[in-house]
Amino acid sequence: MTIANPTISQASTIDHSKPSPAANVQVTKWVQKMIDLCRPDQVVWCDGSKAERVRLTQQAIDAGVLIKLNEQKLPNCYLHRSNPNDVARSEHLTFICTPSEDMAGPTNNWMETKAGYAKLRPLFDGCMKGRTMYVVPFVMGPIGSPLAKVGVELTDSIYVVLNMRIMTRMGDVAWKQLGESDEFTRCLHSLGDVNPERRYICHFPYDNTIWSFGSGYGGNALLGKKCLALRIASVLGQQQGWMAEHMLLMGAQSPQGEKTYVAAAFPSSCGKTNFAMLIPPKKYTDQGWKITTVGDDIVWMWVDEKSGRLRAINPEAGYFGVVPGTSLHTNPNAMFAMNKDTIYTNVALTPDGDVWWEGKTDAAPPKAIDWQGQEWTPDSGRKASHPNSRFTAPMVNNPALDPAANDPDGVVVSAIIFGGRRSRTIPLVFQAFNWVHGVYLGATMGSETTAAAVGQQGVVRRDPMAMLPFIGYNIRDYLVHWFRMRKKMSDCPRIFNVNWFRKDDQGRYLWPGFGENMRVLKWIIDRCQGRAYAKETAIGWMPRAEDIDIEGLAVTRDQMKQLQSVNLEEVKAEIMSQEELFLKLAGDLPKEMIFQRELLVTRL
Ligand code: GTP
Ligand code: SPV
Ligand code: MN
Repeated sequence: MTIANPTISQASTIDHSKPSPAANVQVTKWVQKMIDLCRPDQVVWCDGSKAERVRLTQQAIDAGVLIKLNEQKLPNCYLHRSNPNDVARSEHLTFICTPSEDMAGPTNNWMETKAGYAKLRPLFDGCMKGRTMYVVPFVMGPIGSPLAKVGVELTDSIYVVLNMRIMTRMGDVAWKQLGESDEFTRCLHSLGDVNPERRYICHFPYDNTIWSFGSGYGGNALLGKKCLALRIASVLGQQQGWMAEHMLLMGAQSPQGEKTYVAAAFPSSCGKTNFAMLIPPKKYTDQGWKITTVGDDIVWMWVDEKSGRLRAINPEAGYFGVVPGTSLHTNPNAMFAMNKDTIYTNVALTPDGDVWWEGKTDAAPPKAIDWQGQEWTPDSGRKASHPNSRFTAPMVNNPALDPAANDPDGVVVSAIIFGGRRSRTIPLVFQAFNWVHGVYLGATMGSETTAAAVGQQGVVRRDPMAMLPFIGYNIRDYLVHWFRMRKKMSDCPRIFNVNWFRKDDQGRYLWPGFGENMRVLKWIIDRCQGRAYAKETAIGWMPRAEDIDIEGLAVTRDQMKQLQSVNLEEVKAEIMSQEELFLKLAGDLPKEMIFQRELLVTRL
């Protein structure tokens, strides 16, 4: 069978096959070039309309890409099963492509720019024969925000299109935001044959280009997310004096009506979505405390020239959240958010067209179809859902969405929290002495690896600012950028460190977590507003046991002391384990890092 290579002007028999009249000539020229490379049978220009969603969803169902779920229980919700070899981000197949290796630095996989294109071009060559190429225009950031960025993703995955329309502001709105400008991120994506041997996620920051081949999953394929909003954006931020960070952004309103916004960087699958959607314990809601979500995964921050304060927006429009562990007990807001208009990926399907995952309910359903499409019963000895199974839900579904979530001017950030998943050593909460010390704490943060990325799980690795897999340039320059940001601010956020995951000798979590994290947040807010007490310790400012409210908790004051205990021998071992990162940076370690380590050692 010979397939004609459709050009933009030829492919007029199919709906939406012509370039959007709103797309500028730079866009249409680039799209035509990519059509010539990938040679799809059809091209579909997406407009973001509801009619388009209905049409594409039906096509995805017909193609077996989506399974419609029970319309009564879960209106407009669908299940997708990804290829079992393609269930998480693949960090070892993710590359920063720059002229020199030094530009990517010691923590990134690197390809020389031309070599990167040369490696991927043969893979993309004709890869869309027999397939449809979707042209997906999107905006990262509230419309009209000076920081908002336009991207155009070309993809042969209808699942990616349907996810992008939830996760971003997708459709004609992007052409309006772009106008006649050439400043859009050129995102090219193909599933290829979904073979890990031919899987590459390549970033070309100096061409504003992303080429991703061979994966249909999450951060590998929804190119607006980790690829654009973190890796490419972090490069722009460094050049232009702002920051792109792997952080949630939440508002906390006190009974007196005072609103404090807090950003928090926790590594993948370490609690951002849950913290961002936190519902305070009853005692606090009765008093009038209210938590609202601006974002659950990524923030862009800049210094407001007038006030000298740090402001932030969430560039995304939806949540791509971890499902296992999510329940009406742990995160009711997330459960509400994914009750409608949601795409589930790699969860189990029950006989009544509902979904299930580990931790959703105490009792497992008597039978189900597991994430790989196999018959499953509770005694089958395997998990029904994949540990990195996800929901994609629009943020407007979140009952606790912050009123400023769409505000182009963003919100003022009063606190920055760093937090890893640490069974041992790291206390529940402490505060950095100042910005420079806080940057040191973030830079040396360790966390046990999770199912969000392919590879060994549960091993402590250094994950500076939870950005190890997402810094699009040399980590040396990234750390310097963090230190320098301080000088732009007249009043900087306070910096904290938390650990919800400390365990006792029996391996049980010492802290109840989830909604109860409000108690820790309350101390953090009170510190920011100059109200709470803290004592000076070797590692930072710490609340005394009585400074954290444990009324109504099963946690005793003794357990609280255990949660907050600092063992100097363990701290020394921690300092030694940071050497791995310091050695990688070798002679390039910013001097603030060295001074902070020396000060810490002298305090021990
Ligand atoms: P990414 O989307 O991968 O960036 O993850 P995330 O940082 O948003 O993590 P998320 O909130 O989805 O939580 C990941 C896992 O940790 C889930 O299984 C949660 O149930 C669990 N978790 C979140 N918060 C807490 C907590 O306070 N305590 C405990 N024990 N578990 C938590
Ligand atoms: C993460 O891994 O940090 C995620 C999921 O938020 S993904 O979109 O796959 O990157
Ligand atoms: Mn994340």
